[in-house]
Amino acid sequence: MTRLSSATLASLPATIRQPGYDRAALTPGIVHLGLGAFARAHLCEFTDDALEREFGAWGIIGASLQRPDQRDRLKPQDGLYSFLKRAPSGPEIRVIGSVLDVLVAPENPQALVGCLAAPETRIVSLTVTEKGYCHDPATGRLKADHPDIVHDLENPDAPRSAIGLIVAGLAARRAAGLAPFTALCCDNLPSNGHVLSGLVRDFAALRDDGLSQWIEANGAFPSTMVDRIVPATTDADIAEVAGLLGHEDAAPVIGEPFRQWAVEDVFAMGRPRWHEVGAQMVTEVAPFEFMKLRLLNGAHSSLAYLGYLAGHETVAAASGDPVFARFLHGLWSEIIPTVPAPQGVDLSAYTRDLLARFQNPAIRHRTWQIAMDGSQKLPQRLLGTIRERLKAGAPIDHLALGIAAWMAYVTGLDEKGGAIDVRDPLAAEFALRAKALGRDAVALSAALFGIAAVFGDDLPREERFTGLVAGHLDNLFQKGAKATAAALG
Ligand code: CS2
Repeated sequence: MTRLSSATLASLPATIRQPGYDRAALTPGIVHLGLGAFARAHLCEFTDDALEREFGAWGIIGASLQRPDQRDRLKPQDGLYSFLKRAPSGPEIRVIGSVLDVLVAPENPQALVGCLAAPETRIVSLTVTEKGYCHDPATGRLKADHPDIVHDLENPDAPRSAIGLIVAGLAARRAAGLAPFTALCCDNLPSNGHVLSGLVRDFAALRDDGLSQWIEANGAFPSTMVDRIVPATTDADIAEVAGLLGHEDAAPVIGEPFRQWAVEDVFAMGRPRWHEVGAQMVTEVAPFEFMKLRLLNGAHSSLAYLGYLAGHETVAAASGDPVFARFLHGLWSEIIPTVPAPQGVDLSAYTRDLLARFQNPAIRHRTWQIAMDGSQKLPQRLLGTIRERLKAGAPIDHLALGIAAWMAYVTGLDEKGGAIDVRDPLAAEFALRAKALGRDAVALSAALFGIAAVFGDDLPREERFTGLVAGHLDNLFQKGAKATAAALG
């Protein structure tokens, strides 16, 4: 079977949507750090649509910050890949053309910095996951002792972190008399533009105060809320795509039909016409962010831990279990009062739609995938909500069960005594505590509450919260996730 590429585009079945613009004439304007599946199913699709609407110099150069595999898959395909949208009613496939090239940062960091500093680069977007920001998740501040930050301060011209790369690119632009690019954070962090700007300026100040002031005066860091459920691509997906294309594609992405993008419209050097293809350009992203991080991601994480413990492999299976569907309703009723609804949005309808998205039988989103990196996710997904509910004296039973399920999960033992592959920057710390304290729910929860990067200094002192979590954790150990959730009513 021949490979998808510019040369084979013409031989694709006529039913398959292809880039509707002159791709040979496309030149770069965006550098994207962290070209994983999510970006290719979101930013790159929005950009592909915008290029069809109005052609311009907005091609994307992707950069992988760790491994070469994405480049190795995409290069032979001239950056082309297919996007398989899985609706409950059946799949739909298209080929995306907005990615022009992929660089691998560790192979040649100078080449990537050169690309960031190039005059035609007007936007540098990022999806590097929560832990890619080298910050303290509880406070949002730069971890100056993070090994990648220490490395980048010692090697400012050959950085390896996203923050170090952005600052190197901005420093080179300043030296060349160019304006800064817009840095566009597309990760699930609260006030993500604001957080990124703080981290970039903190890092720049460690190099040169003048640089930090120049960035503060001239830089642009729009906040964004990004949404689309994108499970990891499997071998079965690759085989299905080959059948549909009649060509081999080593790098397809899979996603649900729904997509949303709310973007603060503050760009330093222009942007594609994303607003004409469904992006919402807004002055205040915060209400969208609260809605999405708390209602979608908060529920996703809680369900991932509970569902995994109960033996559900996917979100569709876990949310299709009536006990966990009821749990989600209870959880959402605790979260909704803390979320200011974006204009024109009915939050009950939003959660109804969320349940349908979670239950989409065509999407196999593994609970294990979402369970990853909980230490970096819980603060913005669940703990902010819990703080507000505690202050209001409002019930938090369901929210506390989400946290207890995370604690049970990070012990590394499932309900049948099998090992859990816990992926988290703090996995070794969890394992130490679990080894020392076993299934003593009070002692173990107290030890985990002591991780200030997750819980801050305040939550361990909130006895209503710690008591509820310890009680739930004990029930999880004694009765299991399903019975514990069922008992919440
Ligand atoms: C998920 C998100 O992996 C996770 O933690 O909660 O990736 C989620 O699917 C997206 O944010 C949906 O937009």
